[in-house]
Amino acid sequence: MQQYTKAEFIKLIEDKLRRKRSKTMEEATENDLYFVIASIVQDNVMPDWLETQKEYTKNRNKQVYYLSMEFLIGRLIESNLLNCGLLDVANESIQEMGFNPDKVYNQEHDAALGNGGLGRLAACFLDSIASLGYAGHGAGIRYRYGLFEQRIIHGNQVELPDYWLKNEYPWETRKPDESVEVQFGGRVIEHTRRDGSLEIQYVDTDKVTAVPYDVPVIGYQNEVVNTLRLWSAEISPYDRSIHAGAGAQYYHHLEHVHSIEQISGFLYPDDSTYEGKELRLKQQYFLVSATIKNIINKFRDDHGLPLSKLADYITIQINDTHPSLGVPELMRVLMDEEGYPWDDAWDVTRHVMAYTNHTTLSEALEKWPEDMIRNLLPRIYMIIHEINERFCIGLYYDHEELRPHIKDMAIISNGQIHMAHLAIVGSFSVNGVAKLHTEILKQKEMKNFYSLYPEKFNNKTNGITHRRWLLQVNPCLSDKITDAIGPQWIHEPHKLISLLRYTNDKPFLDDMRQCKQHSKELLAKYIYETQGLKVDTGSIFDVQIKRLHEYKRQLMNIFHIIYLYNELKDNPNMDMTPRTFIFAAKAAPSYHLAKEVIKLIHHVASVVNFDPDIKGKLKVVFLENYNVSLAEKIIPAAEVSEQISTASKEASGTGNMKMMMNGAITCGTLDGANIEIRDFVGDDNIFIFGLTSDEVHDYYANGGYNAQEIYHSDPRIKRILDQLNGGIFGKEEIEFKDLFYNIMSHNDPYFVLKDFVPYLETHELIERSYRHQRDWQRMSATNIAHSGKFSSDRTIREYATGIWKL
Ligand code: 26Q
Repeated sequence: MQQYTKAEFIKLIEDKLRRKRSKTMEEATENDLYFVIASIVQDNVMPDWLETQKEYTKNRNKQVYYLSMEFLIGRLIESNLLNCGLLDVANESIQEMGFNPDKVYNQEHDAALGNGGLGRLAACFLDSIASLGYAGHGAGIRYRYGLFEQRIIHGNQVELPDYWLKNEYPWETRKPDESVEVQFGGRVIEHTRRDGSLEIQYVDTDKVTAVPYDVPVIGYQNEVVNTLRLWSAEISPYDRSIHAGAGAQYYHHLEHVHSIEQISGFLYPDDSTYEGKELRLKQQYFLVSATIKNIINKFRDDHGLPLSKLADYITIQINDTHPSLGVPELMRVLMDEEGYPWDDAWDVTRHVMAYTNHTTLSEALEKWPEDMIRNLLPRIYMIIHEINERFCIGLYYDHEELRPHIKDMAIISNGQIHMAHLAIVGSFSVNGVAKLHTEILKQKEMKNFYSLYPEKFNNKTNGITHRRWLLQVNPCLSDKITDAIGPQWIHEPHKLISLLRYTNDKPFLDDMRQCKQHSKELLAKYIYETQGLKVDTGSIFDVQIKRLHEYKRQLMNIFHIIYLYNELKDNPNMDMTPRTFIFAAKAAPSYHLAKEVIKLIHHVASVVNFDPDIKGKLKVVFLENYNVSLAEKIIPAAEVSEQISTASKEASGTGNMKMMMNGAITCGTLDGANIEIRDFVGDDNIFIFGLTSDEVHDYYANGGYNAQEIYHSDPRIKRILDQLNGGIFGKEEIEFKDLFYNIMSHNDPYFVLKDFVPYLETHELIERSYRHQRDWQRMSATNIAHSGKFSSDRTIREYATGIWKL
């Protein structure tokens, strides 16, 4: 990648401004600068991009395709500049030209082609794959509308469409020549050939053209550029020309065009709950069919080998079950288009596909009605049916011990197709995303499958890219780390462990403290500018930022805040370190209880933040429209990281890793990757409380616990719940009866009351610990030192050696 002096870079900007925007330096806006700089990066990347692909082909590298319905990439300008080694010169040039670099970078629309953890993980993985120089690519959908934009109006979430493509997106390149066709609907006709083999024909199908848009994935200063290929659904050029009818026919045609373009129209906003919408099924098939066609075309061009060798050169990693139709689709292509017999096609398929599970929540397990798949994808249905028949017959005859479980393991049962079963049966690898999660899969949720295929199951604990989540978002801290231990940690993040030597080093701890203070001030400024609210930057910044879900228990957090408020009202002179509680969260638009929690947080904030009795000791902030860019502002400023899910429910979590890496201390349950964080940092450097996963499972097995009893026996808890029920803090018109009854009548399904007292006591401990600033900073440094283990570079190496065999 070419490097420039500041003068050269400014000259480049000037030239581009003139040629692309016909403007002089004096006329340029922030927006002009953004586009011009993005275009300089893109120019710089092109030769490496071509070269990387040529190398992969020449060396006959094995290639990985990370297939995902979501890539939550956020803004790319800064991370691309960073990875190209141009961030410093760009910052200096922008400043010299009299602009603020942040304001220039903010011109990029945050690309929200994902909901949360699963989508952001995919984006971190791409960064690590390229930075480690592996031949791996992303395949996803170019949704015209990303995840909705959240506005809060009178405490209520309102969703606005996210039309992220309204300005040109400078990172994408449309590749119409590489378009492929995807077919839906129609009928299947079977002919028996003279040799007895079967010929399959599809007739009367709807044809959709999948047009790829490629986004470069730039490795960190290593000249590697991989590809994120996003597919867009368009009407085929042929259909466009023949239907130029008149009158009714014309409108019929427009309807048809619209229904095709809808396939890549928008991202479904559900996170961890699945809804059986036909359009979503179309999206899933569209992604897998286009990608598999593309992979096979390229395989043939590159290698000229028979497809029976596919598994030696290709692995398809599927991100949850969402792309699990890849299993029958690959079978279909191998049999119907390439003429392979079933057994050979099956052998290839189950050596190509690998499946990552991200949840054990039953409401999130994907099941599709048989009829829907039969109507929309008749041939795919036939193949799934056959896979299921063979699988069940095999179980019956070859695994007598599993005979009683066949009905629970079947791919098709009760008129539904169980995508996780299809994915497990059709893949050579099944992995969970944290140790506990993988154990739960093996011992509970997928126990029968584990006893059938023990060799398939493995763990790959999630990670995050330390380049974006430390180097880019926290330059102050990054510099101090480099000053202390040298720059090797950037290439080998596990070397952050050398910081352990500095956990008693006063100058280093002072530096760290200063960086945290600086980040808190920047965030406080943002809060003031966006909400007009002044927060005390000497207070503890306590942060919970993630999708809003009952199992994540934002409700328990706000109960704690109500408790503190009640205490302060009773005793206004109570000695307490001031706290600022910061939330950011989107609720799925149809998730009523989650929206009620957002409303409750706002209501509590409106009372607490302006009550003079509180004397500024308590502030509650809800930052609207949580997205990657907002996370980048909040995370460097976090001091307490709330990771308080009901044990066993959070598969891994990745925000926990991001905040730890920026020196926050985790307040968490023994869930997901929190357990591994604790194992590394030790009990003294994390605040753990609450039920264990086993205890939670025991309660469930015995019909739950008695929430009423806790309500009646603990006056602190009763007071809070009565405040919910009876109009909170004296304002009778605002009440939260649904939240109240969910706990009292549905027996508190997520154990909020059960874990509440331990949570409260843990917070008392946190407050006391924060008073000993030296000890706190030592804890903070210890967390940063161990965070290298949670770099996605480590995770990707594990995938590369353990699953992909690169
Ligand atoms: C499925 C079908 C129809 C509509 C929507 C969906 C859907 C979409 C997104 C289902 C689930 C998701 C997202 C799940 C998710 O983000 N899971 C999180 O994955 C992270 C990465 O592994 C983990 O760290 C989190 O613990 C897990 O909750």
